[in-house]
Amino acid sequence: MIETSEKYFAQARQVIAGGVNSPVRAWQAVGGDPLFVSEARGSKIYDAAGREYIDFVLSWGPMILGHAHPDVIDSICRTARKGTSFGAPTEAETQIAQLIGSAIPSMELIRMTSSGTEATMTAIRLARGYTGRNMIVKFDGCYHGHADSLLVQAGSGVATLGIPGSPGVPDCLAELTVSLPYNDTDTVNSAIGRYGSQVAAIIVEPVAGNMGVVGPEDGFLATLRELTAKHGIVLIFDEVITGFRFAFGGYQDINGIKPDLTCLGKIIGGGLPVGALGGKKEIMAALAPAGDVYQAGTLSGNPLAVNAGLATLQLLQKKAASYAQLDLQAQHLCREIEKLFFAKSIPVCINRFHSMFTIFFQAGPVKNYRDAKKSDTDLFARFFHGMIKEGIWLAPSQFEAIFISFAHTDADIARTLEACAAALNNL
Ligand code: KE4
Repeated sequence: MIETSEKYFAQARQVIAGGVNSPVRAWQAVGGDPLFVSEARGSKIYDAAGREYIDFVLSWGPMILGHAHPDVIDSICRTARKGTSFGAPTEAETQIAQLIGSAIPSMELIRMTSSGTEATMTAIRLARGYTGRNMIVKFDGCYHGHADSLLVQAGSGVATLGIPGSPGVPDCLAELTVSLPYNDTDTVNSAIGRYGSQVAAIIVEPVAGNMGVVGPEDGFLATLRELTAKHGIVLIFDEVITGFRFAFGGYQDINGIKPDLTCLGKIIGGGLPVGALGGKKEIMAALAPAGDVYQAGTLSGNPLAVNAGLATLQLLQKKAASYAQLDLQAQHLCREIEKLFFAKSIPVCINRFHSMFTIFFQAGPVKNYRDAKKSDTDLFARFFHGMIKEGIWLAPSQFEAIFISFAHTDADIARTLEACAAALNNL
């Protein structure tokens, strides 16, 4: 089982940078060689040797219906037989834009892209073009894809100019981004007081999933909304993870705070390459070809991704009332996991938001990235491998989210709890 993946990884490293096409898949945060996958169906995923696991990564969020949902696969197959890409508009793109706009009314106009990164990269360029300003405000621990201006970490002092989060990001560009502590309204107030008239956009994950799951404290998002409205700053909600994850719409449709622009990805593509940005008409109208802010993409709005996304969203629309069931399943799982860790006197802080959660290996609370980084990542790594051994596939990093799908059964949850007990006994 493991040998097969080891062999595949050794071969991959000969021809693929780092052996993977996205860094987190290399399991560097947990050690050991990554498992290669052969297929997945429903809540299950199978490694290269055919061993079955209950999957809680769900391709980092998209597979909320479970893997290989027959209606989604049928839609992809029917579409593929009519051709896979035309580089010309199709009616289906209008249909998915209409459906997304009906679910998330703040997205008055939409532009499809092929990834979440393209969506957020375009959103900040659009905000800069629309306002004529250059500065961006983001939050420590929030990840918005790998566009240069967003691969920036907090400067030496709070609310100081950003420093590159990666080699290759020029200092002069990083300095245009300020990264602030998440949930810290005082610091946001002072930063906007200091830079307000230079700031084009504040971009935020309304529920953070990339430092592990960290929800917004009361008043945090409302403060961002007030400050951006007051200073003519574009408020961007990065809902690449949260879009259609908690309800048939965005988190914004639950908490009532409407951004100026929203970025989506993952779920709206049903597992195919996708992203989207959308928002106020007067801002989106600045995008080429109607406006002058340039953005383009050979495969943007691609028939396969759009029809896989349409099939997914249409199924989710029918299940709109069932999201509560997903939440109850996640609530039960988290409550029982907490009991298992408590019985072993291992401190954990489980942050859950509807059907996504993170088990932080610390007593908590975890309200921002500084808190999250206090976690015992070595113990997390040992737990991760213990759960893999028990047939449970978790995200290979303490700072990611665990997702539940509509395909996860009560038996899957019960099996996961048995596995957790066994993994803790061997920790
Ligand atoms: P993509 O370019 O990966 O489609 O989307 C970037 C992105 C934007 N915004 C948020 C809130 C995101 O979470 C992401 C991507 N998420 C990561 C994992 N949390 C994708 C996994 C990976 O990088 O391999």
